Amino acid sequence: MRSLLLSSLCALLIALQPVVAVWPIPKKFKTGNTTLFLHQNLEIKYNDNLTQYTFGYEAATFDSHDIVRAGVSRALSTLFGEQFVPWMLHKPGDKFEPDVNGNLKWIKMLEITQTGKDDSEKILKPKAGEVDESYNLTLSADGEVKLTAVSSIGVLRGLETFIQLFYQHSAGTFWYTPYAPVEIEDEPKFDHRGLLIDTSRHFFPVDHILRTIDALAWNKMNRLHFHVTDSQSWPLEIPSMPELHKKGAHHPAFTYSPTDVDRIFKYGAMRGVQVYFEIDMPGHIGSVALSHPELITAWNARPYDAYCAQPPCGNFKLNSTKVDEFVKRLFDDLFPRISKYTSYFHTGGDEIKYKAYTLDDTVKSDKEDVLKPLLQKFFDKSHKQVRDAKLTPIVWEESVEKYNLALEKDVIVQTWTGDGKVQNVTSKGYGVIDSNVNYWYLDCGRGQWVLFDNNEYARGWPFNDWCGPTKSWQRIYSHDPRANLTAEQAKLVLGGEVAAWSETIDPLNFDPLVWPRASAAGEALWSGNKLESGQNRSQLEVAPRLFEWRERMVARGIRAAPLTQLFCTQRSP
Ligand code: CP6
Repeated sequence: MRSLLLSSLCALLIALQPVVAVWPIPKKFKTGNTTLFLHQNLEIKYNDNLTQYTFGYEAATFDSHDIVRAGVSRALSTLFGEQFVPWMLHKPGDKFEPDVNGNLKWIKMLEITQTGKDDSEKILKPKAGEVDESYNLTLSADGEVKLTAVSSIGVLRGLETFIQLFYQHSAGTFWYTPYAPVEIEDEPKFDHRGLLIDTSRHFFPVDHILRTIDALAWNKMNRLHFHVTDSQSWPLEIPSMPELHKKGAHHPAFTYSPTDVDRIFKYGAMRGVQVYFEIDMPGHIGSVALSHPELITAWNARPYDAYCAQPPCGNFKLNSTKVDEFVKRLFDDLFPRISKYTSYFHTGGDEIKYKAYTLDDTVKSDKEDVLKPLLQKFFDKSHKQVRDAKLTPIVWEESVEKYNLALEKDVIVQTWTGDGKVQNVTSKGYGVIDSNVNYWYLDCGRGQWVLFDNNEYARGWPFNDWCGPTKSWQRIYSHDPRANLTAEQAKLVLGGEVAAWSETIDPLNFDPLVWPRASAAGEALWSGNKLESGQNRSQLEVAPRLFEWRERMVARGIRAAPLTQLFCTQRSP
């Protein structure tokens, strides 16, 4: 009897709550039950007179109008298909005339108003809080749509929500929403909502990265952390040092040229997804030994686990002017090309094993009192160059947590080794990006097997089972980077990133490992994983929306994994 009661209660709750499949869920969201139809021949009005300014980059110039108009074009193409070209269909002065069926209620106009003036210095590369991503969206019962936002990026966020209100009609050529009238007010909880990709362990072609940026933007995620190099390969072309990729890439075709880099960074900026590079130093840099062996200590040293976190080992020598010169040349080449599209540069600093420096002829010690001042100098020098290029340094947690370096307070610290670390780092006064390994590492549970002739794998592998098993979307969703913080500490949490470390990920299995689990973190970061009251969001509300969001991502070309059996999405229990 009791279980009958309970199960009918579940069914009742599900039945009472229509699945309004918007992901992530807006802050304020009121819906009705009038059905409105949307046709390709929709009038679009732009009230963005305030916002005109022009970016001028070499031959190409673009402005806020371009960001918004390209966004409208993408949004409607997503609904209507790639053949949809609004500027061919809509000439100024055209009147909307529904010609399909007089009995249906049609949406007449999409009116877009941008109320603020975009800051040309910040709109493409905002630091946390520098761009207003909020928007209001109303859809009246008689078919007027009004989208209002302060910035062009806010308009993009609102357009994405707008198209998620619609379903394709079985007749094929038109779309409808059963939810009118709609009133939405929306803004993000966290300013930094990202994904880490790793192109050193496996290479990912440019097109793969661009489609991943699209998927991030659909999820209202706004950062792509591009961990581009590591000890396993160097795919990044540095024109003044071509030997780096020629010797360091996995394959001559597996490189990112300056044109590729420009394309990726600009593609992100136009979609409100800021891309930033990490060149992880002074550990995780072994692939430089392939072209510059004199700069690297402990290259491929054995047993690897004494000298580094995973093979092959390789650290920058810590007391070498040649290393200083190398880093300067590298940054002088790279920074001028990326700083127009990004505000950040990640200098790494994780997983250094002191023993590597017993093999360093410029150091010959593993003593902390010898190494700490050298590490401090290394970071001070590289961060000075980062700042000189008007970029903000980001580092991994260990630099301030484990090596106790004194870094300036403009440095952002990315925490990862687990619970309590956000408290520690914020209480030291640093801004934090949280990638807690216990929740947000998407690669966890994917054991790797590296075979050595002496069975050395038994000492450390399979490596990523360390943080296994694979995390469920519910576990990922349950993480709040601001949990258990004082109000003052909480202010320093800029947001978080899910990480797709790619030892066992390549373009073939990337989509199903990343999506829709990254979407779970996306909603936790945009909407918060709790209600205003502080209560957790109900799985009965969240799960059906996420199931449907997965189907939508699949329809848009992302091979997102299923989250439940079909039975559960089609019938009530
Ligand atoms: N590579 C680099 C990695 C990891 C880190 N840095 C990593 C460590 C532990 C796990 C997963 C990934 N593969 N450069 C740590 C930030 Cl479980």
